[in-house]
Amino acid sequence: MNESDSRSLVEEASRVLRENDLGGWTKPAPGLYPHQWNWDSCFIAIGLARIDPERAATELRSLLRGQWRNGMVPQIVFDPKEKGYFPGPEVWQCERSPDAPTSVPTSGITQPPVLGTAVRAVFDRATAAGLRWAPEFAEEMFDRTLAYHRFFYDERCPDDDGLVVVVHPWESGLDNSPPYLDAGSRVHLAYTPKYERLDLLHVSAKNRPTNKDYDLFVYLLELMRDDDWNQKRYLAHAPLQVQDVLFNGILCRAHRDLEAVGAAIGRDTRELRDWRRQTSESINRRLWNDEDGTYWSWDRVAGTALRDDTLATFGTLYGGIADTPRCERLLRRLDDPTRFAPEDGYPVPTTALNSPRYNPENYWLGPTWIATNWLVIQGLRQYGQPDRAARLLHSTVELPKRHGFREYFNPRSGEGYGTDRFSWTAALSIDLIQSQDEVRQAT
Ligand code: 9WN
Repeated sequence: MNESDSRSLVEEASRVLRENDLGGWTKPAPGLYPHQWNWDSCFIAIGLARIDPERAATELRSLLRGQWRNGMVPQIVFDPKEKGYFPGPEVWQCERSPDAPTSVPTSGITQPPVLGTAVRAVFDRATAAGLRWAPEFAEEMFDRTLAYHRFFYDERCPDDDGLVVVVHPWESGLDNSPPYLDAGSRVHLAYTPKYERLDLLHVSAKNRPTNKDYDLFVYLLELMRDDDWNQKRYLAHAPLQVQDVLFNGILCRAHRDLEAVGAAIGRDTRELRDWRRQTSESINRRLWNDEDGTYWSWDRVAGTALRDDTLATFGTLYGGIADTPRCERLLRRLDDPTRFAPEDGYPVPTTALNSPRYNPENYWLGPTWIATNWLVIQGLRQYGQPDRAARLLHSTVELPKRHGFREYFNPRSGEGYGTDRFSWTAALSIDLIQSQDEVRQAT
């Protein structure tokens, strides 16, 4: 992409973010997603940090309006005026928990913890720009994010080994990804929940999770709600518990980024380092399969590995978890045209091309997403693979350039699906383009 293409893509991406800006926070998309989502806002802040650090800081502060007393940062912070999304606050009923905030309605689960990484991105950009509020922002965010990380170790590590469990597919961020369909197929639904989907008013059913998937999503929501969102009580019988390699990898990366922020403002970061080491060690010990040459998430209820080939394994590059021999085996997987490198296409498919569940048009069953590519690119850079990172970056930003700021894309043709004017596609395109300029200037 030449300089003028890059410039106009950044301009258009900035326009998308302005359109979806609701004052202090950004909705992921018009129509389909009218509230504030956790990891979306973090990705949005990472992009905004490049063009408007002040607004990026506001994005994270507004997300933390929803933080629970137990430290959890929820998946969704609702806009009480908006009625167009299912399930809304009246379904979650989080007021049943004494830990839920009273000032704003939220959902009762979390999402991949990108927050620490977003805090670092905003802090670093604000510092580089000489903005006076940077240290104050870091002080405030350090404590809140530390409390979020502590939530995982206090409430979500049932084996006490630093492996965090995800209890709802929506928490994983990759809702209908094959490991969740597998673990979900073993959940016995004692009844069929009654509800009305609203997502299909905006997006074709062939691009979205099935009704059966939604039955599981809503059933699990209602089951956890019956325990008044009490984590310990629910975990004692939760029928879906996944020790997810991507989620835990993201947490390790966030620990490291928060450690950097803490160090810059003279805070004690030992706890973060210990958590990071423990989680990373457990991922290597419990989730690596040497025969298959990959990491698999673990179904803690069934006591079995979830051997569905998805991009989740590359979360160990992003999280700095794999050692050199394991990294090499993962790179071979990434370069394999039968798995993650579609010839003349647009890697990285979220589900491997040769997986029996692969579907290039459906949500997390195959399409390429900008956020997951962003994670892989960071991982490649970290493992000394600048050329691979640059190639992947190039094909990634071609997607919005050719097909618009769509939610996800066909890994072979590039065709866009889901909603249009999707905020994280825009925000991370800005980050990718500008980060590549930095790499170029440095060499
Ligand atoms: C449920 C907002 C969110 C993303 C998720 C993505 C999708 C929601 C939905 O949209 O999930 O959280 O209604 O389908 O899977 O990763 O955060 O963009």
